[in-house]
Amino acid sequence: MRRLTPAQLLAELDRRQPFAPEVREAAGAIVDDVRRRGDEALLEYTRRWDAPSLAREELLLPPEAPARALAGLPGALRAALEQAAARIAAYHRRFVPESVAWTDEAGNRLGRVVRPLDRVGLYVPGGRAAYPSTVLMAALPARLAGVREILLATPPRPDGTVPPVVLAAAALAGVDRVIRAGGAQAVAALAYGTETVPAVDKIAGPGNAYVTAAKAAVAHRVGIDSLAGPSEIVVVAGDGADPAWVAADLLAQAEHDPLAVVGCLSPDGALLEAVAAELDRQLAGTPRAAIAAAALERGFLVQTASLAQAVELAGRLAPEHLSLQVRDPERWLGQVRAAGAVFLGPYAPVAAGDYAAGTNHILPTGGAARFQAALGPEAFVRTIPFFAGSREGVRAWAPAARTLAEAEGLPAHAASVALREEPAGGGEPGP
Ligand code: HSO
Ligand code: ZN
Repeated sequence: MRRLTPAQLLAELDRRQPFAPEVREAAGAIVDDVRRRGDEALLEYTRRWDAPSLAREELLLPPEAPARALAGLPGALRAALEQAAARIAAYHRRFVPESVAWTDEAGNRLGRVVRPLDRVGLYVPGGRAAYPSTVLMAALPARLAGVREILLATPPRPDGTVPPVVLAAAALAGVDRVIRAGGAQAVAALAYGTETVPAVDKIAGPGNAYVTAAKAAVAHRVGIDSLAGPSEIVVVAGDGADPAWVAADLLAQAEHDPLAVVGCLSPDGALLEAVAAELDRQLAGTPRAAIAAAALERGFLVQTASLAQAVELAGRLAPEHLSLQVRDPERWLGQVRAAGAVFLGPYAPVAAGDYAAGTNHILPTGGAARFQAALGPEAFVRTIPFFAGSREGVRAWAPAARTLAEAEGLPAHAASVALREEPAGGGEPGP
């Protein structure tokens, strides 16, 4: 871990980028190719990088495969998935947007109706990892929002299969179809549609740099969620924080990725050194030591002038995960300007939120928490404003509208308003 000053940390994190220019170009070329050649290109890339002998008919998994995988899952694993799913659903159910309508004081009706997206595509990374938890985090909010058709794209393993635990999670979360494709090619297929993959309204879910670059490339055509970079954790450690627990939480995110961003801020220099010593000790015992060590080497320990400065600095970084291991953490929550998600106190390790606390783990990274939210049901609806004027209600809006239209030099606008102010012949207005 590097010892940085607050100023050095801020300067460094200002330069974060979700993907390099070469990656953008490569992903853009793949997207264009799939848009032009459809299934043929999708299959070519999938065979080249994932499953060499996948057949075109195998791009879509048989509809009964997820349910079968769920039935065959070991009992303890199934129970864990079910428990996690229940907590995630209970959390997100509270945030399903609802239509709102009211009558103003002049008698006009106003409001906003909510409509679920028709079809969405969820991306779940594969490769050496299998992330059933990510299936739950993406699909449950979509289901709760009322999305009619949920597709899931994930890269197949070399033998063409998708890990049964991923399929089981898909069955539990109500995924309708699973597509055996990943990378930029899967994103392109979901955005433009191919012979076998129907085009979707929105693509959500984390992926590698190519997936992320591809999402950015199709953003004019479909909705996308945040552009995900490597995992991040910032721990603010105060009085009474246990260095071993802090180190364990840092290590947990460090094992995701050599590029994971991990750091600890504290006014207590001795505590920071104790965290560093614990990291060395715990790293020695972890199977993913090589990945974690690379992340920790680029990680940071920052001594601040006060706890307040640590919390302020953390909020400016807007990290994916912010852990407040301080006394009375809920009071400090009020001082956090931005973060993907906040974990309060010693009994809220970030790994709780990764799996089963109930909050979502698909979170903005790279400082995007300044302007983007965790994935939730809100991400899977469209909201449509409406206005229903009444004859009486015209007085509340028409004089202002007419005057502004005249000021903007748009007389046809003004005339259309004036008609409502004095209906012709003084009789009943038109339809
Ligand atoms: N910490 C990751 C999510 C995850 N962790 C999935 C374990 N599995 C998000 O940054
Ligand atoms: Zn994690």
